[in-house]
Amino acid sequence: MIKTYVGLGSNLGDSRQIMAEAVQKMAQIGSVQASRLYQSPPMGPQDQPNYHNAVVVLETELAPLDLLDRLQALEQEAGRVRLRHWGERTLDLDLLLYGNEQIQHPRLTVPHVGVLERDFVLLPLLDLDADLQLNGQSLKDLEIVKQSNLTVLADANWAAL
Ligand code: ROI
Repeated sequence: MIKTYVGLGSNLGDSRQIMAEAVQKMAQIGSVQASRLYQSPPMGPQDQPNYHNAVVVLETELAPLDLLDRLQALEQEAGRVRLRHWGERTLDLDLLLYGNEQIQHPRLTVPHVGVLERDFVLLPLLDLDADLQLNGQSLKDLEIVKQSNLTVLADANWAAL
């Protein structure tokens, strides 16, 4: 079993419902546990709605690209709409971490680029593992984590697994 972390983001439609359904479907891929649910201001163009963000830890036997295929299928099932680059979207599922593996592939970079710069990824990751490290760096010690002002919308039961 590999411990993987998947980031969820949405700012179109009923984001909480869309994300909860995606987490429930992920439970068919492996065992799933969700972080709290956050609201975060958009990174990118500012004339778009705030995002809902969360992370799930997913323990699975799937190989990285097979997992990516499954996540992309779930995005499509959610009726994924993406209107512009760095713009609003119905559902984003990002494979953030896959065990301790470093993956460089045309379709997939793991750890996901930007993990260390995005509070809307770091705070939910820390919900799931307060001592999580990346490249020997303790995530909880990052300045961006200490300064973050994300809003917590719901505790870890939001996905109703
Ligand atoms: N901004 C926030 N706050 N949350 C996201 O999930 C998110 N996803 C994106 C971009 C457009 C970079 N901005 C985001 O893909």
